[in-house]
Amino acid sequence: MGYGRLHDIDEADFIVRQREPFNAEPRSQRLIEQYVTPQSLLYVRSHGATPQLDEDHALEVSGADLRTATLTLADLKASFPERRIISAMQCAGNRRADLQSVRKTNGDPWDVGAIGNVDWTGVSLADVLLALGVGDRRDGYVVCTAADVDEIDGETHPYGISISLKRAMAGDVLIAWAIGGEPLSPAHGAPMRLVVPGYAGVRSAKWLTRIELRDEPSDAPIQAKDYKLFPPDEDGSDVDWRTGLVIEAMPVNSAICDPRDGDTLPAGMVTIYGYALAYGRRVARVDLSLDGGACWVRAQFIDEDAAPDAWQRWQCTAELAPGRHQLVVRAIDEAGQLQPECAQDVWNFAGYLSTAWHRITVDAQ
Ligand SMILES: Nc1nc2c(c(=O)[nH]1)N[C@H]1C(S)=C(S)[C@@H](COP(=O)(O)O)O[C@H]1N2
Ligand SMILES: [Mo]
Repeated sequence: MGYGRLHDIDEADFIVRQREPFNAEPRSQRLIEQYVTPQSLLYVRSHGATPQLDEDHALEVSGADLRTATLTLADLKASFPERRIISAMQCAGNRRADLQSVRKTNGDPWDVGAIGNVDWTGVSLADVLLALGVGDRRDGYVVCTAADVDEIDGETHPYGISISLKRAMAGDVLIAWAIGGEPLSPAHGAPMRLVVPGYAGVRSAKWLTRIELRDEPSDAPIQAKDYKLFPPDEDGSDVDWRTGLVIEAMPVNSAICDPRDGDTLPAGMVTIYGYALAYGRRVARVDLSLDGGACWVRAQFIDEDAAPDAWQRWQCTAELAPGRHQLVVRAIDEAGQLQPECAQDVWNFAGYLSTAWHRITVDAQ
């Protein structure tokens, strides 16, 4: 275990939020250059030191009436059909900086880059569970334990999360070993990790060591306490963790990636770029305002036929007169659901699900 140089990235492309444990997001102009995010531009969010696991590290699958199996990467590749899925992984804390400008929250001040649109290769968790005898059972939980040991609330615990067995059996949940066809780097979970499309990044457990079928969710602090949504009147000092909403499916969100807040641009025609996503529901429309939200124009999608849980990049060309401008973006999903207007309405002490209209200020000269 160590912090070392396990994150195989060019730091010039990143904003490092924390060194130990390593947490970094790509600069948003680089992130938005391509539809599929390469591993070298994917944010890193780790709660503890990066474990160094060998390629022959084995995953144990057990619980309930399942036959117990010990599976290496080679076993998975040999026994199950390979699946490849493009899906956006987003940290529940993405865009937290906007909530922190309302009031202090826990956690790192992520800007818009704690997200990536990832091309995953792996096997379907459903195929593995079916092969081990899960049969028609759909109640209960798939509880995952990872090799990293993290400090939460002053106590150290192995990283653990759970998802419902029903979600696990949908077919798109992967035990993945590659990003963009490249083996996972140590920072991204080598040799194998879970991928839960459409769910907050926290459920996509890296460095998998154990998968168990149980009647109850994981009692690890990451699942039981962290990554829960509380109302704005709760300050986190005396909270009953059981009452929080477990963050799983992610709400509609969008952000401006280029230009960035505080940039100075030449006055005249400019093109503004960003992403929007609503997961299974898809984005119906992206609106952009150049005047703080008084008037709106429609942005064009760059990625017209994006995969169901992928992001869609958008662009908008407009004229900026000399002076200071507040640019605002908001997305609307297929169900007509619009992002909330104000960050104070969605403020929560842990700083999750920051989805208010994204605003940046630029100067045109
Ligand atoms: N074992 C383990 N899995 C983990 C984490 C972790 O700290 N340990 N962080 C989670 C969180 S909060 C996110 S957002 C994603 C980030 O994945 P990445 O670092 O590959 O981008 O991994 C998730 N899986
Ligand atoms: Mo996260």
